[in-house]
Amino acid sequence: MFLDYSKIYLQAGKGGNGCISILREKYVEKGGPNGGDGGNGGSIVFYATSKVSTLIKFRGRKHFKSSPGVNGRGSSQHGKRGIDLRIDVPVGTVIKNAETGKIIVDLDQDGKEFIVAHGGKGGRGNARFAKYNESVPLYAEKGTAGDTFWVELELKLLSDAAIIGYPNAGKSTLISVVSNAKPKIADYPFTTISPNLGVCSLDLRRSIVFSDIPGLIEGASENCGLGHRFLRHIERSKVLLHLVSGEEPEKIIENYKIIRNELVKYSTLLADRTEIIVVSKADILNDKQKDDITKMFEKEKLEFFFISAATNYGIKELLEKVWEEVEKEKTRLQIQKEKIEREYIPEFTIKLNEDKIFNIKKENGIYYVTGKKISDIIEKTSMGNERALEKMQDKLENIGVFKALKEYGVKEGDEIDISGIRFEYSE
Ligand SMILES: Nc1nc2c(ncn2[C@@H]2O[C@H](COP(=O)(O)OP(=O)(O)OP(=O)(O)O)[C@@H](O)[C@H]2O)c(=O)[nH]1
Ligand SMILES: [Mg+2]
Repeated sequence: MFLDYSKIYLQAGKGGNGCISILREKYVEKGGPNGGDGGNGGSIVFYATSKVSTLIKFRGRKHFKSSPGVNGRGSSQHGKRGIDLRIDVPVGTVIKNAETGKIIVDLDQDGKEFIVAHGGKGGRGNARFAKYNESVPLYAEKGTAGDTFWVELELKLLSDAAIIGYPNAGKSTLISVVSNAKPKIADYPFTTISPNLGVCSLDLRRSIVFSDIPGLIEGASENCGLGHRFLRHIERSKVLLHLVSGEEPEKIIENYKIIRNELVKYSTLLADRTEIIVVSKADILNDKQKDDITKMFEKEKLEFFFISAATNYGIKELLEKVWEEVEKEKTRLQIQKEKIEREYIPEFTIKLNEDKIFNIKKENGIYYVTGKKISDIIEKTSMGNERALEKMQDKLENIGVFKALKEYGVKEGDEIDISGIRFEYSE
């Protein structure tokens, strides 16, 4: 079975804790701090490879974990970093955050890799906090948690031209004639249940990648038939080859419009894609029927091609047209890409406003302080350790949390929630 969608849970390794340790040696009266750092947690990396062609391995397994970093130890021994987990996926896999729906990465090239879930940071051991005017520091950082979230994997085929149309229109027959693909062909609908890819060589220099998409029917955009699953693949093809069977000559325009309508309903992007209309099985049409069909398309002001995969009629002309349109689309995409690159303003030129480092809001009498920096500080603090708590307060003070809370109207005894940890506010 061809699997083109999966939802999995990623859990990157936690960072190891920093260690609190004091050098104790005979004859050395006052030992120094020698707690080592915790190792960073292992990350989860996705790797696109043409050696894998489906997402089938994710059918049984849903949870993926990388190993945690090892805690630091005394004698300044740093903990080992956790081992990264590499997950191989087919080229064309798009990874999305399942909760927000935001695309994390589009693994559209063979060999492309991306860290999707980062391992937590190892905490620093107390050896790092020694200062000349301080006695032995009795605090160390805890390792932070690794990224954990659900992701959606979607495989979208990368082809130059997608062959679409009603079941039985002759799509698989066409791809088998023009390319190296050897799909199943039969005289019943829905013979093809998963897309086939095939490479067509026009000559030594020119080749086109075709995909043969399972039959679409009315309601496909609302998930009828094999529906959405396969409309998704079409999205990434540069050109659509819309096959309408010559078997119902009088209903040609009607049949064409039904599928056309599904594309429009599915997405405007798809509706705008270059479409080459093809009337298939021309060998069974007599001259009168062909004339009628030509007139019908003329009336609609639509260009089209007659072909017969059985006799090869019209195939060469069609392939030249597909090549021309694919090239046009590639040029258009290249210009678009260059334009985006020209207009791109790198993020670091945007000055971070001090107020934006954290947010404060009041709800049901509680003041909530949130923000990435805040959660980092909280996560790194060992809550049971008084010195660590003091350090945390200093850090919050330094970035202006207490000043901002006061301005916001916080009073003695009010409850504040700093990134999930509750405190009673006291001057
Ligand atoms: N006479 C004639 N028959 C054809 C031609 N092309 C395909 N057929 C026949 O049409 C039937 C359907 O062909 P397929 O290629 O399986 O059609 P499909 O569009 O892939 O169908 P699904 O996979 O079910 O969506 C088969 O019996 C083919 O032999 C052609 O050019 N001429
Ligand atoms: Mg087929």
